[in-house]
Amino acid sequence: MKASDLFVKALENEGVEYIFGIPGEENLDFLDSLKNSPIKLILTRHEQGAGFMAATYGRLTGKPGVCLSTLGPGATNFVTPAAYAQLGGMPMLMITGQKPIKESKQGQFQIVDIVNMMRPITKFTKQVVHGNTIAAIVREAFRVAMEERPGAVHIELPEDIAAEESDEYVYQIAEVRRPDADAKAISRAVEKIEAAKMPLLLIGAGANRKRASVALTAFVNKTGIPFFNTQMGKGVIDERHECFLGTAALSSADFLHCAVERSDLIINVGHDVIEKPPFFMKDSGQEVIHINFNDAQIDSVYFPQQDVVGDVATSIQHLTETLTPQPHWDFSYFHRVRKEVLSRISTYSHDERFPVLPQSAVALMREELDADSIVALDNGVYKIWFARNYPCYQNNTLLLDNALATMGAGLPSAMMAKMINPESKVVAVCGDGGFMMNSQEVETAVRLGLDLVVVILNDSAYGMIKWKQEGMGFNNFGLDYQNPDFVKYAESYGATGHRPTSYDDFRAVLKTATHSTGVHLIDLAVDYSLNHEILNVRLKDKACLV
Ligand SMILES: Cc1ncc(C[n+]2csc(CCOP(=O)(O)OP(=O)(O)O)c2C)c(N)n1
Ligand SMILES: [Mg+2]
Repeated sequence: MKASDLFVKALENEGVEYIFGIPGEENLDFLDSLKNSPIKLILTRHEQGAGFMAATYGRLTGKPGVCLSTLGPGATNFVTPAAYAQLGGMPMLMITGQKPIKESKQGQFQIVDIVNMMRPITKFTKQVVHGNTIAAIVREAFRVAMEERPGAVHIELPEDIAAEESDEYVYQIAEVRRPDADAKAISRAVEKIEAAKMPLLLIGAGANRKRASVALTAFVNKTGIPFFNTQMGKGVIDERHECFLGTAALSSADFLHCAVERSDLIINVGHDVIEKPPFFMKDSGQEVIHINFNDAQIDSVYFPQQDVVGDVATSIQHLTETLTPQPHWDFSYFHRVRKEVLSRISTYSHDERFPVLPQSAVALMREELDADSIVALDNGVYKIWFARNYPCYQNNTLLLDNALATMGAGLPSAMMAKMINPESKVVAVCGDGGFMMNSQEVETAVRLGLDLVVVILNDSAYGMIKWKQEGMGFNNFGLDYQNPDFVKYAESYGATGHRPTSYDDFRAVLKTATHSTGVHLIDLAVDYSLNHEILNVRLKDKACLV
């Protein structure tokens, strides 16, 4: 069998549905093999778009998303998506081409050592040097990509190897069950939790990855222990739950940190230090139990006193079964904090000024969207407002990146979310800066016939950095620009462009766009002038409840 045919067969064996990417001449054998495969090739307009889509496929399905590029410049364009998948815990396989390795055809033209370039940003990176190794390499790449903590893997398929003959063979896929936590670790955790006075539950990205919702909801319902989440842990438990204190959009000084500071034990489920810290551990502060698939990676802001290592949902089930709610537990302060958080963060939710405040844009979107609608964010200052002010009702319904925190992933991740959830409304929310980093993928979305809404928060600036600049006492400098006419831009792609002129108009436009077919771009003027005052000044000066 031709090696490239075998490669495609090995991917089919793994259940691959899509390959996202941009082929180059070094991939032409592989491309030809794909011709007769049920795997769908999705062409994108930049390798970043393909990589972010593949990573998001992995994030939402737990199975590696696959993307394809040529050698050199195509492969170097995968660097950011690789880091995005690797830091974000998203299983993804990148396949890149290479010039022939048995003889030199064009000297060193376009040759970059891609396998080594990928080393620090992947879990596995390998060049295929003989067709007979393909089946094992592909199987191992998939295994490694999915193994906790999931991440990016890379296989380089040189042109001459792709064309050679190889033995036809694929490996059977063995189902791997994740190990249970040790019984002693569970009983020690139970002792600590029962002995604590004000235990608090934190839910992080790992709990969203493997859907620990049922187990965690049962835990909270039985124990009454209040909880908060990280940005990537949003939606694991319905955030309308009466024990929900809020999302740690900032690492410190937000209202919910009053509760964190008062707690004597944080039960941390599924968070690791790769995501921006939801709080800072201090030497003299409370204890932390780390419940995750792996033991805690230690950092100066995170050094838990106890680990419970094993499948997260099963660990939580064991804790729920074993724990006895204690009469000395006192959650009254946490419930007061909850009330305070709810009233403080909704202060500007119904402010109707235009350009809109991010707070009111977030509230309006929550009102207009359904429980299973998905909002995919790019990176900008609005991420903080969504994390704080947008309650999620279900798993993975607010997709954001708080690990690499890259700009440019919002649109491709929304496209992927829509392909996986065709029945749900999907809205990408991007800053004008981040949108422009991969705006060419509007063509891909239109070509794929996706029904998608893109809200572009337009402040004609890199607003997040302006906010930081102001917060650090610097003068406004170097962060403003001009945008294209986004309505005309949308139209030029065959999408529909909208430019709301008032708060009410935004609501009407959003309603129309989310109930129509096709791609809709909404150019929404945003007013960030209160960000500094609210997020820097007022939070710093706030007094915690006594
Ligand atoms: C690829 C990349 N480049 C730079 C940054 C640093 N950065 C973070 S947010 C931001 C500005 C975002 O601007 P925009 O997308 O317009 O969103 P806004 O904050 O204005 O709403 C920048 C430059 C980044 N996170 N990722
Ligand atoms: Mg901006």
